[in-house]
Amino acid sequence: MSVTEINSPAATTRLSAAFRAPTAGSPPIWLMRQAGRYLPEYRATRAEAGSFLDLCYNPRLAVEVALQPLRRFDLDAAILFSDILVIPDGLGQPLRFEEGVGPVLMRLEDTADVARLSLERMRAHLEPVYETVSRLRAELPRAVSLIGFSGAPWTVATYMLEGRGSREFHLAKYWAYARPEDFRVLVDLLVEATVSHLSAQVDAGADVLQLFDTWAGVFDDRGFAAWVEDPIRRIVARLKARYPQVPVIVFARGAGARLAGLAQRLGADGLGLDPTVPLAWARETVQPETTVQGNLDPAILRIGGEAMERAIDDILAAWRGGRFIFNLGHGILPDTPPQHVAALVRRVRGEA
Ligand code: 1CP
Repeated sequence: MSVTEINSPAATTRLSAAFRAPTAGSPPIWLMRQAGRYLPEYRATRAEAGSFLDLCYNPRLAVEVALQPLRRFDLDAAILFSDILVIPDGLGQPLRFEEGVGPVLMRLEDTADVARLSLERMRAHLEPVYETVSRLRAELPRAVSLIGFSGAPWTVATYMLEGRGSREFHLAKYWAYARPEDFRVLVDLLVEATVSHLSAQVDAGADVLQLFDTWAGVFDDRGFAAWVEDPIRRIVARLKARYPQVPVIVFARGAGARLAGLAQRLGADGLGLDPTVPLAWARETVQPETTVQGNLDPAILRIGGEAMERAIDDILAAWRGGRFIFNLGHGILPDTPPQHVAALVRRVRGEA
């Protein structure tokens, strides 16, 4: 082991070990959206901050909410408390979160709107986020990983082009299929922004990275190759050149059969699997190639009880013995009882 490996927290965590070799015994566990509204203490801190974005840009309070789930549950990682949409906000496309609606942005209409965005502005605007990462790293025990993250270009672009969350993605798909030259200008900017954002998080102390491509599942072959795989592959290559020791997990929700061979095509160290991915297929096809992460249905976590125990045991039985990180297949739902999360962690640890 080299000196840099010994000094890096990544060398010492259960989570980082899962990228190198099959985990003996129970797998490491963390949960997407493990900080958030299902915790009463989150709601209190959020009220103190004012708005959700004020919380994201307040290092003291963002550190607090990121640590809250670790005080309650025996988790192997903290994840930076932020949002994928701080990138457009930082680039100069103002963002607000409306109660009951979600994110709202002034949507981009042409490449002149793209040209007004600025990477320099983003780097300065996101300083509080990097401050949050370094304070978090200082607070966390060395055995606990700190996950930095970013949205992948396609998913972030959908919000920038639609102006809000979407179901059909008519505008974003129009850019992708009918205006590919214009769309490439935006995606290229987002590749640069993502590399910059993730690099700054590693420099501040993040030891594992995850890219969220929540809306990756809406494309045909050509669209998926051009607007999901190509930008992510470029981002991962740039990160690997600078930080070869930092594992990168890609969560391409809805990728389905395209998960086969995907880790190699992207250069990724792990793939997040959504709840619809068949366990046996993933064991035979995906797990030999990479670390699998997932994939309990958040709706089943919310239900709890025997249905949850069965679903957890199915995942453990299928993936134990290979490279494996236990997680949900998507983020925790806001009305999830915290005691269900406690029961989940105990069961994965083999304690219940
Ligand atoms: O307090 C509140 O009311 C805000 C709710 C909230 C929270 C807690 C939002 C608004 N974002 C977050 C935090 C967040 N978002 C984290 C960090 C915390 C953690 O994991 O513990 C992360 C990693 C995200 C990532 C994120 N934001 C994604 C990708 C992952 C996913 O769940 O699919 C996406 C798509 C967003 C956009 C977003 N932010 C918030 C909302 C309501 C949405 C979704 C809007 C939509 O459905 O289109």
